[in-house]
Amino acid sequence: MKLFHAGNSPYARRPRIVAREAGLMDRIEEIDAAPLGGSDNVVFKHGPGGKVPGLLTDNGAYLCESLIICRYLNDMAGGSLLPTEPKARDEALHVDGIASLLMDSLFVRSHEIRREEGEKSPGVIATEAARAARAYDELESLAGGFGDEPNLGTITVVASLGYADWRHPGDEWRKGRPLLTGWFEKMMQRPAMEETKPIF
Ligand SMILES: N[C@@H](CCC(=O)N[C@@H](CS)C(=O)NCC(=O)O)C(=O)O
Repeated sequence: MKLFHAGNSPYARRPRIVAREAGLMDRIEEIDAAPLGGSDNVVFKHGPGGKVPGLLTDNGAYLCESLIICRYLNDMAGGSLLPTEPKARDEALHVDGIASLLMDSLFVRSHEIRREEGEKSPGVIATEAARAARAYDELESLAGGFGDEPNLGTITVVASLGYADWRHPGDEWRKGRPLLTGWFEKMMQRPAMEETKPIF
């Protein structure tokens, strides 16, 4: 399998962590597709999106969208990153949803902030900042149940908070959120998280 990623992409970090935690790295070649955007980028050879992550499977199918790729990799590895017990599974998916919407919100705001003056929307920036604050609070309320072993949901939490540290340090997501902070610091000691963290 070939996994296309780029730089500090939080979306690409998700399956990169999953591949490591699921023990799949001996079956995956990681390809850095940076810089993104140009119409001659390698990712356009495989589909219309031109985004990372992308996964070229051993059957020749090209999968896009981080959520789909993570689910696929987890299935390849026998499903070890999603609990089988129904309540725990629902909780992991609940966390994955909150962390995914946080990632989308942080990403949108980061792009909005970097637009030219006159093209920026203060309304969008404020709306997304408020959404992210609510998501951080929700994750703090859930963090006591995250545990020491990552799953698909908590992997998305790590990728989103790592992106917040890079693009939105002013959010100070740790402030007043001790459970989330302590859990995140523990997660960052795992090689899968350390090897894929944003560099800035
Ligand atoms: N919904 C997509 C989002 C992927 C995405 O937006 N990736 C960014 C990098 S973080 C990208 O490839 N941007 C290149 C572009 O927009 O041309 C997913 O979950 O995979």
